[in-house]
Amino acid sequence: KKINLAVVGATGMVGRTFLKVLEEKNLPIENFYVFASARSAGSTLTFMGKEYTVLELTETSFKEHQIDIALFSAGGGTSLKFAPIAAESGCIVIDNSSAWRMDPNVPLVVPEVNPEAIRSHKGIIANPNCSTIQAVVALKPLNEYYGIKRIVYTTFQAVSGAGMGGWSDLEEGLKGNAPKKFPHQIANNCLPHIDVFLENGYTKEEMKMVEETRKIFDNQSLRITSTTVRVPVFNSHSESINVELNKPFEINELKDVISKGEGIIIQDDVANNVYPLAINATGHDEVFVGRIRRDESVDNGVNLWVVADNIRKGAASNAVQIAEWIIQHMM
Ligand code: A2P
Ligand code: 11C
Repeated sequence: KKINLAVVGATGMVGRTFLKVLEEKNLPIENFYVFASARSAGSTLTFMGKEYTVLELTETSFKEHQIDIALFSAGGGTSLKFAPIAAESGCIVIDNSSAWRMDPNVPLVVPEVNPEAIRSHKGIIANPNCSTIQAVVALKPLNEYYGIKRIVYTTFQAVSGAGMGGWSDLEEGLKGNAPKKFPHQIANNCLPHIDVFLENGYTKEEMKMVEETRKIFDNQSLRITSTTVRVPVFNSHSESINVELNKPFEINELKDVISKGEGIIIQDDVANNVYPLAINATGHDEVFVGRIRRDESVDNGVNLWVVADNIRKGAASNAVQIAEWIIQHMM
């Protein structure tokens, strides 16, 4: 069956990448639609060599065009309002915002980790936060083989994660201009502050990593703590992940277990200065893992350095993989 596919928020940072990733895949698309707000309605975007006019998203868009699958990346407010309207008209929404992720009726999916969760969807499927996606891809083989007891996340996140505004703050900041998106200059700086601060002193980004990891691994008792930092890198998030496992391990066997994980590429040859780097991960859909070494301060601990393209695997590519899975298994 051929499907009618829509991208909502098509003019944004993730939206444009949706188009690029879809061009690389071969989904059975009958009709293709691009939606954004009234601000950019009427402009055009090129997809598979053809020009598409950007349409303003309205309450009737999904019914009118009989959309089967919609990829949303137009902010939480747009998703909160329009995802239920789309689902009501029979459309399956794959939502990149944080609006629906923790709703118990909404599966939170990374296809390499918990694809079967898709089956229980009621019209909305959530794409996790970018920093969570790359972490759980890297951790999945360890969780399966040894069991995970505790995780300490420390992230080094690119400005593209904050959309066009974040990108421009770094570009302009490097020329000496004041920031508009971030509360401080990001050029030549590190901001231990992503998203808003919560009452417990953590940022929302930090708590997303904690809660989303627990939901994806279906383990509410998993002990996790997180520090998330914005760094002056245009694209690809890097993460230091400290993990305590339930079982003892032999380090070479553990490396082998990780290397067999789906969607993972090991880059770990320190004798030759080989380890994952943001500039090398950009443009790829795999999660790169290196600096794999025993944490000698605890029993059964290991440290990893994990890098991925936050706009591709952390957002657009993950959502498109979910769409592919639905088409292959549920249509
Ligand atoms: P627009 O171009 O009309 O502003 P980013 O996070 O990279 O800035 O992208 C946000 C995306 O979400 C853009 O495509 C933007 O469209 C879209 N968007 C914002 N508000 C709405 C809305 N109310 N309805 C549909 N799309 C929206
Ligand atoms: C960042 N992780 O890098 C954020 C962006 O919940 O989808 C993604 C926010 C989200 O700024």
